Amino acid sequence: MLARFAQLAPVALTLSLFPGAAQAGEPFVPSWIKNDPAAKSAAVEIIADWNVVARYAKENVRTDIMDFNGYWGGNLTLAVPTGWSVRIEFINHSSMIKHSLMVTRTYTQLEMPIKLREEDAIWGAYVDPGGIWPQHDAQLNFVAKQSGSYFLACPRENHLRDGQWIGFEVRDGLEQAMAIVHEDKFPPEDPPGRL
Ligand SMILES: [Cu+2]
Repeated sequence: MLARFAQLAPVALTLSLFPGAAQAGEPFVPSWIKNDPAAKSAAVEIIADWNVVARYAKENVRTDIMDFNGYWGGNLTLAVPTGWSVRIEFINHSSMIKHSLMVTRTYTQLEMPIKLREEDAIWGAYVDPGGIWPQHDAQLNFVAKQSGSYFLACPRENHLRDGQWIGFEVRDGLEQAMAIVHEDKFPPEDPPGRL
């Protein structure tokens, strides 16, 4: 599965920053992250239902998962340095379903609420929990104040439980924002997410 990243230069980083990295790919800066280290800021573009159409087009692929940039169920972690400003351009690429985005605590599958409310947002970071319409976009700006593990999740009813979330790590000592794909959480027949 690493062939998926063959053309991407790995970012130098000690993997010890990422517990469990043994089953994860190399941290990399995808096209949808733009770092500005001098300003301690990262611009991130997240598209809801980025490849749901591609997944529907294939057989033997679990097609009922809504995604962020083609990732879902924590099979990607977005990591940013502690204290950086994060500006997310959130685009709903669905043909018919409203989606939203919220920074939350982590949840086990059993802990996940049916839907997330404003008060579930860490640092008050969320887009309208009712969701934005298909083909619309919204901006989410926040400072990653506190190191730790979080989720970026869709607050709409059943979307978190159905897997519309990715990991979000705020880490001391990181030089820039980057992503880590967790291949062990990817069904082998599933098309890759956005690089
Ligand atoms: Cu959603």
